Amino acid sequence: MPLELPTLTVTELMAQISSTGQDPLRGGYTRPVYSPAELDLRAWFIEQAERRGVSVEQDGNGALWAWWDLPSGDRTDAVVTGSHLDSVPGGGPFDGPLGVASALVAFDLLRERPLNRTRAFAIVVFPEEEGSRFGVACLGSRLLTGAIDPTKALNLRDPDGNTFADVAGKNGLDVRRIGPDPQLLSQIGAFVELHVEQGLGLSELDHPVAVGGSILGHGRWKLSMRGQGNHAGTTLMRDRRDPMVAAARSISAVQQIARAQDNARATVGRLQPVPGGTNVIASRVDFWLDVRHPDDAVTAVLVQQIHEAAQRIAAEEGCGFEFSQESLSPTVTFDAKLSATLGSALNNVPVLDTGAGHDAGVLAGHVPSAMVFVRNPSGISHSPEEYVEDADAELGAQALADALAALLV
Ligand code: HGY
Ligand code: MN
Ligand code: MN
Repeated sequence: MPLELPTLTVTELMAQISSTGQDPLRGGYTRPVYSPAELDLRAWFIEQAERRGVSVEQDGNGALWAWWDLPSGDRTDAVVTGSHLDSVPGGGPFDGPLGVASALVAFDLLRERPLNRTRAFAIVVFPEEEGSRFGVACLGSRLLTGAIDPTKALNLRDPDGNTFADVAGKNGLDVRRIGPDPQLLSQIGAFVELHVEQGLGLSELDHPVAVGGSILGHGRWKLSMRGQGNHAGTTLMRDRRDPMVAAARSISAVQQIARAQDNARATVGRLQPVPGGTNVIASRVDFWLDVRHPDDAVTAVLVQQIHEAAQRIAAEEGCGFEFSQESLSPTVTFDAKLSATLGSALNNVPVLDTGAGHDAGVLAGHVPSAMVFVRNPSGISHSPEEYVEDADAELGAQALADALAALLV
């Protein structure tokens, strides 16, 4: 069906949302799920899909699905692509939105080809991929696949204390429907996610596009140090039980433990003192740990070592200590047959493993899933310096269209 509209490039589509959710304090973009910025991006996606003559359905967990149905309406074994629109705080413009914009352009390119398609096609936008608001990454795809208990999900709280149930309800979801959707999941015959590379692999290989190989196992843990809140000026050093000191020593221990283990990555990127005053000794400090390693057993050992070190430090500093797991994802290898199909459709581009989690990684445990990565000359992500050249963005969308075309016939 020839397009009535001029097809936009990926760069032109990305330019349409380039002012949405800009963060003047951190730089980059802050687009937490169900924030005004992310809601604007959802509206943008719906408008783009409807301009292409497809309606958008929202599933019970808040994911948006733009279906290009067969004349028969049969959605069995559908080919699905897409990504996310939410961001980390102060994130780059491409992490998530590049996959959505490229999916829209690939859709345009597919419809300009003489395609005897035999499968339905959909573009999906998953909510809360970053877990920046409610703390669990890939919340939308985890709910769809049953990878998280719906009750646990509904009770997740954002930093202001709002539950996911309340926020989802306020945004039109029926909280009774939140949870696994086996019928929808069974319709997915193949899922392919395009994403900006979050590293320098393609730059070093001097190639614009790669197929995904695997995703590093990763998890998130919350640590809390509890001490005695007090006055910064009237409390002698010997009389203190300062949770900020216990947290700082623990974070230093995280680095030492992770540095001692080859290929380990351990990060504390978020720390919240209570009450958080300059002239106040904190009463409590919460901080979050992200640990990743290709071998899940090594991740478990690292976390155990960090747990023990923090426990010892808490005792030495006279502080109470709590430690809890918030999420854990095993190392995932993408579907070999699907990745091979992509590889041959893309003239055997490189295969790259990634240390970043994605919805494709969650779906990989349930349906054939694969990824396409687009070169990022900065190699930086989760930061305003994340970057994709315009020409590579277009090559990525063309590669995605070639990959999808190979699957749709
Ligand atoms: O944390 C991650 O790896 C992903 O960006 N959510
Ligand atoms: Mn992402
Ligand atoms: Mn990300």
